[in-house]
Amino acid sequence: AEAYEMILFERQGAAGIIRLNRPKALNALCDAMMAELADALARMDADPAVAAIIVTGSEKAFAAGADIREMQARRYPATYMDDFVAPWEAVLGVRKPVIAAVAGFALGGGCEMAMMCDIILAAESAKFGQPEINLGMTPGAGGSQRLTRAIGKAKAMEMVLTGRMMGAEEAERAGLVARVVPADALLAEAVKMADTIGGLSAPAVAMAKEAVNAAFELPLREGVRLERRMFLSLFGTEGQQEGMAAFLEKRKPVFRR
Ligand code: CO8
Repeated sequence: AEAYEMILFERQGAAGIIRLNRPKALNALCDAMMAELADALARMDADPAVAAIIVTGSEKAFAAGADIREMQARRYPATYMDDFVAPWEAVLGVRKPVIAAVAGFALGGGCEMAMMCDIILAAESAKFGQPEINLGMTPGAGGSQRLTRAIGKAKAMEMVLTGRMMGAEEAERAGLVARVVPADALLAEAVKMADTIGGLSAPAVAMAKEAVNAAFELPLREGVRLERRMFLSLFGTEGQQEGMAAFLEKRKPVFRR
């Protein structure tokens, strides 16, 4: 773990915390950082002590986008042949819940990275935007799709076409973030969320994440079918027995991890 140069990696309670750590470049997401992030995500996904993963940045920036210095020299069709965006999608393969704890700038690829996570928790200082248009580009890691699904065409189109940033309050109203918290409470709130998840039945958590994510991929009928199969299969878990018994016995459930 200590071999990483651009991220910090620690555990707190049931949370595996990954901190993007290139402060001088406002956590611009370069290839080396994305490789480290993918590695850390896979390790935490495999670590039985981790119930949920938190991806966070600094007070000033979650991430100010893909590294423009690195991208500047790229040319087509080499870009197509190496598809340097593909490693960014590592976070989509994580089975445990991933919480983006966002303070400061979440721009371009930084906003896209946050939207690939399962839950966005925002500090009051958070600023979201897709400013690629100012570089003669469009979003390239899902921004045009995920932002539109999250906040609707009206605001997404304005943001993608003009590069306007959205503050935390507006982002919450628009449905981009789950909750806004004071900046100094951001990490503690994210850890609390991870600990809450850590106290639940792991198969139920994994299936709940898969079911909600399926809502973005499947037609309603198929999504409901998937949910039904998951719901019915959870009757085969210890978690269901413990959760229902505890309710009826008026005690707190104790789920084994
Ligand atoms: N890439 C590289 N360096 C960056 C980036 C970036 N995205 N953002 C900031 N930096 C660097 C600056 O160059 C500066 O470095 P230096 O001190 O060496 O000059 C340092 O970080 C501090 O930045 P500023 O001096 O600009 O700080 P300010 O507080 O004045 O401004 C801003 C902060 C508004 C965030 C400003 O830095 C900015 O506009 N940054 C660029 C934002 C942007 O355009 N992001 C989108 C990038 S494109 C993208 O993300 C496409 C993703 C598609 C998927 C890609 C897959 C690989």
